[in-house]
Amino acid sequence: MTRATRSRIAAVEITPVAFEDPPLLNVVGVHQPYALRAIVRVRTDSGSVGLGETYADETHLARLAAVAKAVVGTDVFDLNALWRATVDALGASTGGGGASFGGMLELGSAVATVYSPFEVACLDVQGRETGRPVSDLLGGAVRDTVPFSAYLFYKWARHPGRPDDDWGEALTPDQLVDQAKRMVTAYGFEAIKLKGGVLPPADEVEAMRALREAFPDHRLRIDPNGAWTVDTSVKVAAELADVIEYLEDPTPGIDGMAAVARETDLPLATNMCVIAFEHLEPAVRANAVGVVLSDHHLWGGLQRSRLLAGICDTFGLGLSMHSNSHLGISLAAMTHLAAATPNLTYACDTHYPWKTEDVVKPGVLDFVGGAVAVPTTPGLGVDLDEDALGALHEQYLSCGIRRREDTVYMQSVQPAFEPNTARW
Ligand code: GKR
Ligand code: MG
Repeated sequence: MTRATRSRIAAVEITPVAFEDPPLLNVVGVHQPYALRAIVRVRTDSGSVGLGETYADETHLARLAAVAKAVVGTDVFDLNALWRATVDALGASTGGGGASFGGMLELGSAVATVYSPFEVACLDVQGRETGRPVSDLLGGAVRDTVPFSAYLFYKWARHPGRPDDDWGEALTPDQLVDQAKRMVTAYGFEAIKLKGGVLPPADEVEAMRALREAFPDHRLRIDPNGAWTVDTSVKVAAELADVIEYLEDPTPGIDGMAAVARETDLPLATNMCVIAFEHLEPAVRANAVGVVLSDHHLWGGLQRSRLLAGICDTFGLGLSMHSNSHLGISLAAMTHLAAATPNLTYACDTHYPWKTEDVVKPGVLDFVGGAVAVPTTPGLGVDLDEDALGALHEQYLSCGIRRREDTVYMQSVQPAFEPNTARW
C-alpha cells in the first residue's frame, strides 16, 4: 500500500483584526470599543487553506509570527511535529503572559495558546482534504446541535463620547431581565449566565432572583471572576443554592475555591484556577472544583481539549466551555469540539451575540433553540469573507488598540477604579 501524498504547510498568514465591542462591565473594568483577534491562514503546497482564530495582543502576535515561520514544511496531518515546531520556535522566551485577558487571568501555557490556532487550521485542512467535518476528526459528533448559553453583562448605555448602542444600559435587575429576554427571544437560549463581580454581591443575588422569576425553567449561572472573599462566596452559594446550576469562580485560587466547596453542595466551576494541565492535579486533590470550563484557545487546541475532557471524565468533574469576545472561526471550532465531546453536557458560553461584525461568510453558524447546528461540510465548515477580513484589519490598524486593557479603559472614565479580586 502506498502512503498518501503529504500536504505540507507552504505559508502562514496572520492577520490582526478589530471588531466593535459594547461597553461590557466586569471585575477588572470595561470592554474597550474594539476587541482584537488574530486570523490565522495556513496554506499548503497542495493548494488548501485552513483557518484558525486566536488572541491578538502584541506579544502574542510576535509569538504567532515566530511559529508561522517555523512550521513551514510541516505535514498538516503531523500534529506532533506541529507541537514540536511550536515549542522549538518559542524556546525559553515563553514564561507566560502575552495573551492578555484584561488582567483577569494569568496565562496558563504560552506554548499551548500559541499552538492552538495552528492546530485548528491544520485540522481544517485535514477535513477539507479528506472531505470530513472537523468533528469527525475529533472522534465523531455525538450531537447534531451544540447548546450555548445567553451571556448577560452589566453594561453602560454607550462608550464615552458615542451614541447609545443598540442594547442600552443594564445596571439594574429589570434591565438585565430585559437583556435576557432579548437574547432568549432572538437566539432561543435555554441557559443564562450573568457576568458578575461588578456590583455588590447582594445586588447580583437580587439580579439572579429576578432572572429566576422571569425564566423559571432556564438553567442559570453567575460568574464574578473571583470578586468575592471565601465568606461572601459561601453566603452567596447558600442564597442561590436553589437558583443556579453552578457557581463560577466566586473567589480566587484553588485554596479559596476549595474552602468554598467545603461549605456548599453547589458545584463550583472555573476558568480561572484551572487553566492548564498542571492545575488539574492540585485542584482534584483539594476538591476545589466540580466543573472545568474548557477553552481550546487556552488549552492547546481541539485535540488537547479532548484530552482535558478525558481527564475530567476520569475524576468525575463536569465540563463546560469558556468564551472571550470572538468571531465565527472560533465559534465553528467550539461547535465541532463540543459536538465531539460526549461529557461536555453544559451549554457552552459564547460572546457571539455581542458582536456585529465577522470575518466569515454568514449563514452557517445560526442559533436555533439556543444551539448551533454542527457543520457537516468538510473542515470547520466556514469560509472567510476576504472583504470583511480586509475591513476589520483596516479597523485594527486605525483603532489604536493593541492589547485588551479593561482596567486602563475604565480608569479613563473613573480614575479611582481599582481592579480588585476578593474585593467583597
Ligand atoms: O468578556 O469580560 C469578559 C469576560 O469576563 C471574559 O473575559 C472572561 O474570561 O467570560 C470569561 C469568564 O468566564 O471568566
Ligand atoms: Mg468565567
